[in-house]
Amino acid sequence: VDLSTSIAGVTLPNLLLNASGVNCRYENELQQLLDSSAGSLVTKSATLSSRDGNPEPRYAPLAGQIGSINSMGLPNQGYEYYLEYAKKFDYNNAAGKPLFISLAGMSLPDNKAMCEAFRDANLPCVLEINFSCPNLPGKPQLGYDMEAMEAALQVLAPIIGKPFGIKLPPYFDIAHFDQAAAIFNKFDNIAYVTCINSVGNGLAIDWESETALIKPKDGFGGLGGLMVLQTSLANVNAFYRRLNNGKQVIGCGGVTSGKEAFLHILAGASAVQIGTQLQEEGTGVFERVSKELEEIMVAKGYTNVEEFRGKVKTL
Ligand code: RRO
Repeated sequence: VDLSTSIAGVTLPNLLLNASGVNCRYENELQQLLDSSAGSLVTKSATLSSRDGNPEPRYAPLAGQIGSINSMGLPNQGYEYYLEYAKKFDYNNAAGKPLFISLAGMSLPDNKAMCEAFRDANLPCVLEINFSCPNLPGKPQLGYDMEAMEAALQVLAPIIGKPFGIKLPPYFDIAHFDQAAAIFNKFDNIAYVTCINSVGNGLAIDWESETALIKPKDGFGGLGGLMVLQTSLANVNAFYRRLNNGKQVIGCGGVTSGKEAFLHILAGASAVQIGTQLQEEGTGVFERVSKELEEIMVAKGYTNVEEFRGKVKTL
């Protein structure tokens, strides 16, 4: 069976990749992704200058393998590190893996400067602009401010020029799906949206010690993993139904096995990212989930993902 896919003008030999943020801050981690069965890799969201992020502990798995909470606070090496990596990257690598670069400027001028630098470098990597970090004290998620998001896209889309993607927060209201999709449909070179970033500002508490699991923001942090699967699937499908002109959706959220990857594709995903499960299991997750997805496809008689992408049945 064939797990390949095309997004934003690049081909992935396998539609699984990491979720931005997990195992992708440093070159050695990016190399582990290249050495794995993942079909591509996306870098940690970059800011103009490097950041240490929030105080530790700032990530915790949740009991019962239901997911994770994080308030990393955008620790990253600064965009020049990832730009240098993108310059060195072997775009003709034997596995045929393309490179995605995530950018999360702290302001529109910062995003503008980073997009200009990548445009000037004229590289075949794909930009994924993160409009949805939930963990910066005092900074609301841009994805929840429709006017500010449209204004940002009006500046950034022409600078980027070529096809690019946006990392979105989860939406929970049909009106918000409608409003966000209507904005994205105005921009020809938005090639895809990634749904979803973590479900912002949950609070995980250990009942025995009566203490929050993570330190930043009084314990508040973004939720990921199996507990967000249905929210992810809804966001994937909502945008799959609303986006025009070949715009695609990358699914992210709640993938622990081939079964959830299959569900993301049924909901409309063209590629599927793995975050919490990658953090917990390591890069071997890609071989396991690929195999499980292939087994499901064989059992159902599918030979490629186009045969069932977006074909979820409704009652
Ligand atoms: O670094 C983070 O705290 C972080 C980011 Br930028 C993001 O987009 N999503 C997330 O769950 N954590």
